[in-house]
Amino acid sequence: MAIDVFALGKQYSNWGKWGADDERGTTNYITPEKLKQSAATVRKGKVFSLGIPFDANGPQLGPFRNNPVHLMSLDGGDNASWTARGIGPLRVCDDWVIMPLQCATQWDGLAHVYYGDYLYNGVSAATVTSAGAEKNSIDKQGEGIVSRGVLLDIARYKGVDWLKHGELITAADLDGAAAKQGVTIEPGDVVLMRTGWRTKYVQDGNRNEFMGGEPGIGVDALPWLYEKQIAAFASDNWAVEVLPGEDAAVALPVHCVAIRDIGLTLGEMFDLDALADDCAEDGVYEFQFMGPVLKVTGAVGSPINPLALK
Ligand code: UVW
Repeated sequence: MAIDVFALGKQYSNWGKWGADDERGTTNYITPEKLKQSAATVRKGKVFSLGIPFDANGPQLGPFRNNPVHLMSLDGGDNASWTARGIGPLRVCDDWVIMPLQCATQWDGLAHVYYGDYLYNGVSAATVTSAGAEKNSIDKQGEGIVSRGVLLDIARYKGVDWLKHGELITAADLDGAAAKQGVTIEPGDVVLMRTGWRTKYVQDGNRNEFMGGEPGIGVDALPWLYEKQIAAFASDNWAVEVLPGEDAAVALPVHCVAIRDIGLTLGEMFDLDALADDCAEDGVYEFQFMGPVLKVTGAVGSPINPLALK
């Protein structure tokens, strides 16, 4: 299939919708009413951490992206020598983490991907320099991302533990899963799509297979992402979209149009298994979703530990 991201981008564009200076895109769909509605979905007092551990066992293969490196800058050994400093009983442990912001559970911000020299809302690509992104950076999402969350468990919908490498999830699948689960997608929702790809990685620990391709959505889902007016879309795989892609000559077309034209923040490598089990048990697929970004000035993405509150 030949994919023309320029044509798709024109068709599914939110440029100008929230003003010429907007840098937040679809998170603008989260209104005060929406926020209140999301709080009302917390009924049984249960919280799910949707972040994968930030440690050396992550899925990254390097050298482009590595797993987090955690270092202690003050530990018990240092503290022993502090005894001589005469500061009383206080002891301190400090640490550092060195990691790509895109190596584990993360948001892809609106300056993460572009094409044709322009970022979301017509911002020149020249505004992204070694100093960071001047516009559309992830810190501009500092008040979010909190809203009603909806899980679409595509793996359960299809009756499998996980979908296969290269398996396409269509807009009809997204609608089919929602209908089967008895949930409707509403404007301002954060939609979480479970493919089972993370489940597979947890079971077999095979980084090469996890990173070497994945089940995911394709360009057929772009109108769905656009017309549903969702605030953000996240998945348990590493790139949201199907890999290998539908056109070998066009890398990551969903990223291109979703981020640059729709202005949609994408979430990747979410751990959705415990939440999915709970939703299957009680039949409730809506919850309050909380995924605040780290306000790293000028960053194009953010590591997160998103929460689902039921
Ligand atoms: C790219 O960085 C291109 O992909 P991802 O957002 O999936 O990490």
